[in-house]
Amino acid sequence: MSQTYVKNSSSIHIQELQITDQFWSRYLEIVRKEMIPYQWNVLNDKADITIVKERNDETIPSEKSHAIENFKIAAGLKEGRHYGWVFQDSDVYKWLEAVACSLHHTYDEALKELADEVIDLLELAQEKDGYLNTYFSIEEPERRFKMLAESHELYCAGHYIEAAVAYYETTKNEKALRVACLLADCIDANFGHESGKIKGYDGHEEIELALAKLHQITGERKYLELSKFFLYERGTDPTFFERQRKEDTGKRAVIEGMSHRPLSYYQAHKPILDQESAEGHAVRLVYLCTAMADVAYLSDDKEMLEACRRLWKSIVNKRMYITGGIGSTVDGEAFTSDYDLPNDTMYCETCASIGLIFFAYNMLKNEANGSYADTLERALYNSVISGMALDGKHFFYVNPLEVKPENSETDPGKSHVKVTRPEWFGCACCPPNLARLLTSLNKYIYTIQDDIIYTNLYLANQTSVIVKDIHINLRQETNYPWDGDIKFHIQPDAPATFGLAVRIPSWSKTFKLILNGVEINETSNNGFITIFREWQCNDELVLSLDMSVQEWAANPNVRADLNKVAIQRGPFIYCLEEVDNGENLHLIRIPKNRPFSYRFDNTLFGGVGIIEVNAEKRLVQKEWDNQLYSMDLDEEYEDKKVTFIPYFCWANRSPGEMLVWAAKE
Ligand code: FUB
Ligand code: ZN
Repeated sequence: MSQTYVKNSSSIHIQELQITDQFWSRYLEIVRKEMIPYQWNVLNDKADITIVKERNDETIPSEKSHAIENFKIAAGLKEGRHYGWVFQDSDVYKWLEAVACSLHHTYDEALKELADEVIDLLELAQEKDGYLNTYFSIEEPERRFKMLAESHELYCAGHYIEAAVAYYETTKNEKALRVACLLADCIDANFGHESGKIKGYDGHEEIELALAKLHQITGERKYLELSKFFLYERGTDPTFFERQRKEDTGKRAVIEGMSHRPLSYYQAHKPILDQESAEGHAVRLVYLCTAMADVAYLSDDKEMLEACRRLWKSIVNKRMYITGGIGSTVDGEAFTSDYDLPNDTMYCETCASIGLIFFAYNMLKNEANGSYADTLERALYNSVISGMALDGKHFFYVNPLEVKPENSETDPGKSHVKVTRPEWFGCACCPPNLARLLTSLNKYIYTIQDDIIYTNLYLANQTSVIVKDIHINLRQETNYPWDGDIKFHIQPDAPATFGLAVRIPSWSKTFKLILNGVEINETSNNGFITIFREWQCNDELVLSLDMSVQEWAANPNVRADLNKVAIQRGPFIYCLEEVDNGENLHLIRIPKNRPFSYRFDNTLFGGVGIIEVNAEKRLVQKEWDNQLYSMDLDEEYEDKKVTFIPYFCWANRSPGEMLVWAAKE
């Protein structure tokens, strides 16, 4: 059960929401029963696992997590040194947020007690002035806030604040919130325009979005102002990081190999209102945009909103993979240039797609636009959940659209492109991020604008809505994402007037809407159809979406995808795997006008829809043996029936090739 985020006194409030959906309940159970306990063991170094470097790089720590141990040392309960990334604390905070959100769905006293103990530990590790960061408290207290380009101090603080807000929402644990406010007050005391304060910001955005949340829960204006300070300060002084580096007295870098990064890596190359395109580290960019969109919403900042729209368009119109993955290069885990979307060297970090969901959702709070909800759904059903195996104990950091195992093994430029999901990473940002995203899914289903409830996501759920003091039960009944029929049950205690808006996804070529048995003809506006009326007890609205299999082409400027198609059904992008189709997937070609057949396979991955088509495979004749090039341009093909599976399920069987974009005749 949870509350939906509402800015002010709209006459509509969503009170509570319970997910009853088959597809997503399974994930919620995986997180609760497997991921949360497993991750707790990992954070305590008690899991018997192999921790993998996210890419070949000697400087990456990968022996153990040590995250809880770091807190025990900082709290004075143990002796020892800090181990792990400088931002290792954030793994614990994301885990804590996942626990908070999971308790919303299923209350678990033992889990709550464990989380309470973690908060006690964090309180002990917190310094008297509110500062909280195990690396700097243990190793380099004199360097506090002095190397912000690399230090991640405010990034970690932001993750704690987010966790505390979520935990307070669920449990009303005052201590969690008190620690968060003390931490935010410490930051407030150290940063700002006033003389003696630091006029700067963290190299990794996160604090900005967290302060906006803290403002929401506490009602304290100063946290919103501090968030705005960080946002508007960013990029105004191109010498800030450089000056800090020059003045730094530390003997070694806080993070090796970061000093050469351009300011655009941190989105600090220009003031945020002047940034026209999505640049730099992808997670940083979407966390920045998430904060900008929330602050724009909370303070009716039109210029900020316009800047968000520009960055949104840059991402989704020119720099995003069809799976909702973002970040085209491993170098800086970053965006590159428009239409540069290589499928086999890309980054597409799981966290980046999660951040894209945060950004999309905060944009939806500002304005109902199908592009935000479509993208939210695209990322969720594809690049996000592909980040985990269905056992909840194996994860992808990067989510490729094409792999050939041999290339990942032999090409150092592809060392980040794993062909199976490792148990954990030296940099473990993604696994707990997945846990908190999945458990907070309830927040993304609806948004409210004036007197209209917008449905962003289709999944079986029931919620309770208050419209002008009238209580209404609102229920979605559906077998989405496999079926396109969604039945809304609207049950007010007394007739109530409001709008219910349903999203028409861009992939649904046609649709049908039936209200109480009568078809209604409405056209969609910005991706939504709004039915504004006086709703009566037991009203029923049925939306039927077009679930036929679709072939998608990419903009011709995307060189990697020219003359190729991606297959989609409903929200899922599909892919070919070697285990179903044999090796050399690049030789498969989808002929024109071939019908695709869809069937639900109960035996695969606990039940998924698969797509088959009579395709062709290019023959590689004997003449090609020992010959790399030829002037003979003739091509021969043989018939080949191929099977596509939803992209999110790839790499759950034997390791092998995978391909999203298939050649098209
Ligand atoms: O820097 C903190 C996190 O680690 C980033 O968000 C991820 O991309 C990973 O680099
Ligand atoms: Zn990550």
